[in-house]
Amino acid sequence: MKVDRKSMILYAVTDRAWLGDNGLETQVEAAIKGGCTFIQLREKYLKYNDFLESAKKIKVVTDRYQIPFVINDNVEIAASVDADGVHIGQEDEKLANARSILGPNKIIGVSVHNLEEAMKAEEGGANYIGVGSVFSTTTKKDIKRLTSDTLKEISNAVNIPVVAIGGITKDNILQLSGSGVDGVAVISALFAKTDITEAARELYILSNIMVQSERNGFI
Ligand code: 3NM
Repeated sequence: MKVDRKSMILYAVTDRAWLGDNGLETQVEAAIKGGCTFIQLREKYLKYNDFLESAKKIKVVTDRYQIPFVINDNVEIAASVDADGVHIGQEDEKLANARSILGPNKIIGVSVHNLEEAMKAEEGGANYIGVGSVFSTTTKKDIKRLTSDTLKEISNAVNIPVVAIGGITKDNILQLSGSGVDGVAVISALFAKTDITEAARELYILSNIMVQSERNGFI
């Protein structure tokens, strides 16, 4: 599975904080039915074997719908389940290490927070970058809020796809219009909702409008 700009439109990052009676794979399927274009499995607290089992179950769903699937921060699990790739943070050796383990054809996404990190990620062979935090959020601690200028600078500087992350909801997404990003990555705006499919539908429509818009309304 290749990453392209269109696959960034509605990028879903999982979080089992709002898991009900069904598994995460059920929530992921609901998100995909509403239009999600990319899935990242993010598990900060699971033991290795549970993480692996969860990854296997989600891959069945993403394979069925032909949606790119990456694992947050765990190259071993990505390789074991033959996921489409990994999403990693800022440690330099991680990008090189992930590429050497996964090979040239897998997707590697990198989280960046400023222009320097963005350019380094592209030079280091990242296939896309996640840029945040564009709004304030309580989903992740110790985030750094970006200015609209930095977001624009980053979008203009790199040639790989750019997805914005952090506090994005249906109420503020259009403020990203004109920022040059290729889409939005969301956690709570999908997975904290009772009707995940409906939430995805709304965000998908709005993200398309945002990406196509020439307006400069961010912040
Ligand atoms: N990374 P929500 S913000 C996982 O700024 C993550 O790099 C961020 O969750 C960054 O959509 C964030 O619920 C949390 O705000 C995004």
